[in-house]
Amino acid sequence: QSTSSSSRGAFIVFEGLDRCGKSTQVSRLVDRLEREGRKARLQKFPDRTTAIGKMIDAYLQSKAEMDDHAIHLLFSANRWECAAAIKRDLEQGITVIADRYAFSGIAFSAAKGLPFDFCLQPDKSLPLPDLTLYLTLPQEEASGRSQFGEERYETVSMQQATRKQFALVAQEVIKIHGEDRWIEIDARGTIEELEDRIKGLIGNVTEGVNGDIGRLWV
Ligand code: Z5A
Ligand code: MG
Repeated sequence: QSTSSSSRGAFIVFEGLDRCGKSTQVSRLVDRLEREGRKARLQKFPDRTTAIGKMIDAYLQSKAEMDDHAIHLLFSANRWECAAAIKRDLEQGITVIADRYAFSGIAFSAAKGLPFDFCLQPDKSLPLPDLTLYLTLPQEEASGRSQFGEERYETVSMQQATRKQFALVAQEVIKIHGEDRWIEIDARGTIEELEDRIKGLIGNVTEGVNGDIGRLWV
């Protein structure tokens, strides 16, 4: 349901370090919107189902090795292959909720030592999220959650380095796109408490937004 004929769906991104509860909250939000009679779609990144996604999946599970630059570009290519569908859905009034996006791409690759600017370039001009919710959780709590440590990057030192890069990514978003597009959320507490906190913070953006879809980093 759109509030006016000119409004389009909102593009909302969930970001954060490992195990902070992104996937749990994204699916709850999509379910709630559907219960309320709105059209919403979940978009997971990486999307491991595509041909590129399968290469990424093998890399994350340490079944394949890859040069750091090459895997970075594959993560970005994986977003580009989904970009047209995201735009189409937004234009049709569907709220698109993404579980990670380009911000993870930069933070994780820069944490490995790739230059920040190199990490940012391939995603330039992708659909710009209307709102990014950055969930934060102390490392001790994240490490204690199930399945932490199963995939590449799931080490405490890598998570600490990535946390620092996420802070730089936030600064960049705020500098280029304004402070109202990036909201940091304390992800501690129960699943239901966090769900309520998120509901309060996103407000009425899920009722549709006016204006063209922006371009990331432009
Ligand atoms: N990556 C990259 O390098 N470049 C890129 O461009 C992109 C990604 C897009 C895989 O991502 C890796 O890819 C990731 C970044 C890198 N590497 N790392 N680290 P992924 O998104 O596929 O990762 P995942 O396997 O889905 O895990 P996750 O996203 O880190 O977890 P989460 O979605 O934030 O958490 P969750 O699945 O909702 O919850 C984790 C567990 O905690 C689960 O058992 C829940 O039931 C439990 N949980 C959830 N909420 C709570 C609360 N509130 N209390 C207690 N327990 C909870
Ligand atoms: Mg997840």
